[in-house]
Amino acid sequence: MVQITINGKQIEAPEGTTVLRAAQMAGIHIPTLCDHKELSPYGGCRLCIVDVEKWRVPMASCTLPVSNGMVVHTETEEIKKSRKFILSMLFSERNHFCPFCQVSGGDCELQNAAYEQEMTDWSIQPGWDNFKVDTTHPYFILDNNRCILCRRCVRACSDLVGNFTLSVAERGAASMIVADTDVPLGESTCIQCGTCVQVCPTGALIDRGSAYQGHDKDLTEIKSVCIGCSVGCAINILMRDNRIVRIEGDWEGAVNHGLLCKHGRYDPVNESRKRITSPQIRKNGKLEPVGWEEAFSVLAEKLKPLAGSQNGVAAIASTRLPAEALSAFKELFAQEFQSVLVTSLEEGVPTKVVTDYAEEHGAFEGKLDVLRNADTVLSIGANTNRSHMVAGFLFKRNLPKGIHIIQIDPEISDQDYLTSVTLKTKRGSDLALLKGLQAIIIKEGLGRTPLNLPHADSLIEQAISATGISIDELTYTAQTLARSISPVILFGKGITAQHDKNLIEELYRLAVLVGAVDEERFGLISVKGEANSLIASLLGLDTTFELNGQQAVYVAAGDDYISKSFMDRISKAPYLIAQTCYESNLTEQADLVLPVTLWSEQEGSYINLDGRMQKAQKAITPPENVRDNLTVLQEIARHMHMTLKTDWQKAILERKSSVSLN
Ligand SMILES: Nc1nc2c(c(=O)[nH]1)N[C@H]1C(S)=C(S)[C@@H](COP(=O)(O)OP(=O)(O)OC[C@H]3O[C@@H](n4cnc5c(=O)[nH]c(N)nc54)[C@H](O)[C@@H]3O)O[C@H]1N2
Ligand SMILES: Nc1nc2c(c(=O)[nH]1)N[C@H]1C(S)=C(S)[C@@H](COP(=O)(O)OP(=O)(O)OC[C@H]3O[C@@H](n4cnc5c(=O)[nH]c(N)nc54)[C@H](O)[C@@H]3O)O[C@H]1N2
Ligand code: SF4
Ligand code: SF4
Ligand code: SF4
Ligand code: FES
Ligand SMILES: [Mo]
Repeated sequence: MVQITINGKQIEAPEGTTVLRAAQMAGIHIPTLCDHKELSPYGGCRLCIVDVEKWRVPMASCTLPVSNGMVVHTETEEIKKSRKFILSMLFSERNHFCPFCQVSGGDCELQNAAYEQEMTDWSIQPGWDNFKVDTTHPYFILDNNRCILCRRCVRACSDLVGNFTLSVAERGAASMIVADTDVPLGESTCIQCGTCVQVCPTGALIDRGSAYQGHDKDLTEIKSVCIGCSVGCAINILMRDNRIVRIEGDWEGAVNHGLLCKHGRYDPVNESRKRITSPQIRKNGKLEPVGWEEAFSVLAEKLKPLAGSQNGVAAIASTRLPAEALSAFKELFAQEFQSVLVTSLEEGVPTKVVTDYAEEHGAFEGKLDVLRNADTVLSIGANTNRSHMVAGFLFKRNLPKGIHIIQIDPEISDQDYLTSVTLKTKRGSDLALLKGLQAIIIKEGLGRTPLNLPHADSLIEQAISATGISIDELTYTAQTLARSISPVILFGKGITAQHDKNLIEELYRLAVLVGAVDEERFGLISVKGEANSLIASLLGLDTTFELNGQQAVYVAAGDDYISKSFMDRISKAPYLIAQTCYESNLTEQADLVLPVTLWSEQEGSYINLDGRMQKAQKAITPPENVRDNLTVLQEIARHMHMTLKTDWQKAILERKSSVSLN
């Protein structure tokens, strides 16, 4: 600990802390612009200058480490004057005529800083050059005229997101934020995560979707969870008049620390499907709106004869539904109706094999955090460039620090340039590959424990012929992995869809062999698909859906999409019930439609891919005639004279989870 004095106040701060952070911890405010608590210090704007006794010039507190006995003053007349001068320079450099700016009036940190420093005017002639406005991006606009070159966006894109799209071209006053080699943003390598917009302090990066819809102070903020995938990022839903204006990443989020991907930030506000606002029953071939009581009675009449018969009704639910609804769904159809075909739309593809493996071996997977400090990530059959993007950010950001990313995938990805090894293996050759890699490691004596493997050479031969990868590449891959200090193996649907427990066993062995998994580290993780895929699997809703003469099919789709191929599979069902939010190919065929709440209109529990239990909050009041997913299931039970006593937390304990739950 280091002792320092700020504005006469004695402060203890850990070594390596900056003066700015020490002051903030002690409740002392220092104005800042380029600083952001999730970004590495840059020291560009100089607004955070402070006076340090015995030092000749004012220092930027955001880059100044504390040292013992330091005496700091943050509000001397000299400092205040300098800050005004710094702000004057910033205001004069480009077009900062606030009244004409989208973020003016509270949402601009530059303007706010000026008010705080009690500026009423600035004496420097403003610059009149017109800089480029880039409007090519689908989700935001970059207006270089409002840019103060704080580089928060550049640092966010590289240090947090690991996408390295943004940089600064030219030098000094000519400096300009550019994408890639100065191409339009819309044509750049940008993956549309929007993190740069979230950190921009001025009106230089403006969100298209929420622009000119009022200031942040007019919006209500609700903390919730993204259910776009199984990462489970924490979000702030900003809303007004019962409408989502914008979604932001929650900086306090335990999983994502403020980051979101395109699917979390933009997809929900760009929803274009047509909502269903009343129950409907097919009459003379056409769906007609009816009241809830009529819908429930017709449904109960239809389902009564099917109760107790194993092949009476088949039921399938979306893994986007909250735990409470999934558990009630299971209880209603599997226990009360005693149906044998009760599962989820994912049919356990991303989860079943890992849960099956866990049933025998106990929890074997680690937590996402292990990715942050990985020096090698072997990603096999998982595409974090497309799915679970925020999980990908956690390690791609370490590319400048020399992380090795090994991608094993039969398909070409547009982000292969970020990987250090890309093995384009033949589909389904993973078992031979995993055995071959282990054989090479053992043969070269690179394993954590010395082992003897009698058939090493033949395993290596088999790997070469099965994968189509050369011995040199395989050896390089094996060596890279085995020589790492903190390797992590990440796998996804490319592996789990093969439904082969041996694959999981070999992944686990490889992980132990290279030290990815030992007593302290759990560097083996599977990505799981949708928001509640893990819960669905723990509830046993993870089997293949194959109709066997069932008289009715109940689809609890919620706000999920239903593919055409799935509809083809159920088209023969004599009676189809849809519990859903939107008009779709499902409702086109349904005989009865029950309109339900979507993700933002209901409260519910989710367990993400690394076992973290999270609660999503209700943000929006649903349309009048729309009911909660859980309520609908309970109502059906009531009309059938059944009672649901679901305790989902207890229900999921019947199976062992592949990852410890917390
Ligand atoms: N943007 C976006 N994100 C999503 C989804 C989405 O639709 N869009 N869907 C969500 C859902 S429901 C799921 S289940 C997850 C899926 O997320 P992931 O588990 O990451 O699955 P995919 O994105 O399909 O990537 C699987 C990769 O495995 C590769 N692969 C195919 N066959 C083989 C093989 O035999 N061996 C190996 N080694 N690789 C193979 C494929 O080429 C593909 O690149 O993503 C979730 N996240
Ligand atoms: N054999 C086999 N079966 C599987 C799987 C497998 O890998 N192999 N995977 C399982 C898994 S993990 C899942 S999640 C399920 C579901 O997987 P699929 O049945 O493949 O369904 P999805 O691809 O999720 O999406 C359904 C349809 O909705 C539309 N759609 C999806 N997202 C959007 C969107 O954002 N905008 C628009 N306009 N349309 C969209 C697409 O047209 C898509 O055809 O299948 C499961 N079943
Ligand atoms: S949206 Fe994301 S990927 Fe695109 S430039 Fe901004 S931070 Fe980089
Ligand atoms: S665009 Fe915004 S975040 Fe990026 S340098 Fe300019 S002012 Fe800073
Ligand atoms: S990574 Fe998944 S949970 Fe996170 S923002 Fe994207 S879709 Fe949502
Ligand atoms: S906040 Fe310290 S220099 Fe910008
Ligand atoms: Mo999925």
